[in-house]
Amino acid sequence: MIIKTRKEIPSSEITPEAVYRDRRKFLKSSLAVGAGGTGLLTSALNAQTGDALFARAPADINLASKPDWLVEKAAARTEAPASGPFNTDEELTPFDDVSTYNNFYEFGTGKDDPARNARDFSIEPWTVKVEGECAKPGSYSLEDILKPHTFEERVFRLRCVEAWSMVIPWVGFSLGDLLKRFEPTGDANYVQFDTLVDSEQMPAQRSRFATIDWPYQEGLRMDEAMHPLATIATGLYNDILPAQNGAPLRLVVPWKYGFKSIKSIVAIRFTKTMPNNTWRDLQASEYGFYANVNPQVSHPRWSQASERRLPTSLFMPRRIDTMMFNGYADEVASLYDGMDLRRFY
Ligand SMILES: Nc1nc2c(c(=O)[nH]1)N[C@H]1C(S)=C(S)[C@@H](COP(=O)(O)O)O[C@H]1N2
Ligand SMILES: [Mo]
Repeated sequence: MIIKTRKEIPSSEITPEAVYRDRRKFLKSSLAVGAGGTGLLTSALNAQTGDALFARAPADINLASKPDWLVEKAAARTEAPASGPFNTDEELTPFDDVSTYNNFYEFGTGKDDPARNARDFSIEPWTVKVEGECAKPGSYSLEDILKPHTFEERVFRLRCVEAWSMVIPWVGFSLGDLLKRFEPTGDANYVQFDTLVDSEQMPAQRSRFATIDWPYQEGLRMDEAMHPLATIATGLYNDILPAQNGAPLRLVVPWKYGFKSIKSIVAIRFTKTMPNNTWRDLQASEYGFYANVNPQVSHPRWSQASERRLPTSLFMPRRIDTMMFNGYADEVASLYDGMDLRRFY
């Protein structure tokens, strides 16, 4: 095998995670120098690698077009503290797996359908409607929604209810910081989210065989939504979100099964009573509202005690134990004090 030096690799072959690793190394080395010396070193390194770091073709991430301001915001992200729940030393799932093994039923039910069918997905323009129990309802542009927030890199485990998992470096910020801006009233006990309905762009929404009653919906109790770990993700690895991962903004609730992490959000609704969520609507005996990751409570058709950590193969099954609240128990267990988690699954 010929090992190419960096110079010989055409930029189209530089994978997002190679670029990502370079940036991490770069950030670490510039930090290590200490306050006095960073300026010089930073500019020297920037001159060397800066252009290659963030330049990627739109096709790489499956979108019709990418808003420049959003790309810049993703590139300018800060890093979450290395220790604590916003980071992990676990090996990252490669970009190729994160962006080709997806659940996004609007684009088809096969794991590779979203990457294929979302290729020309358009996020310009994008509007989010804010409704219900709050002082500032209205129609907000994507810029209105995202501009005031500083983006941070947060590395979380994502555990699907189907018993596979990934480790993903997201770009985003705490959902609670967004929700506060709409001034929820005292009657806002829950918040619900809708995904886009657009059958022109989302082929499964025009299928006669679709079982889901679109839009895909999810919800959280207000105290869950205000927990700092509940994240609005706007990107992953070095860039904005690929369409198949829920561009331009999606939820990431790391202590809950993946189906709670609703993609491509167009509505946020504050409600008094527990709102609908799609998988509970489809099969309430198997999927609940809370959907906290819990190795002790089996799905009616399979155990939740362990999971496949992607990427896996016949020779590398990578089966690991599932952790209570997906490993975030120290942070979130108190939200459920006194609740019977077998009953409220
Ligand atoms: N709108 C919408 N959001 C969705 C889904 C979906 O089908 N439609 N699938 C969910 C499920 S089951 C999982 S596991 C995660 C997968 O996220 P990923 O493809 O970015 O890994 O998205 C969740 N969000
Ligand atoms: Mo899932």
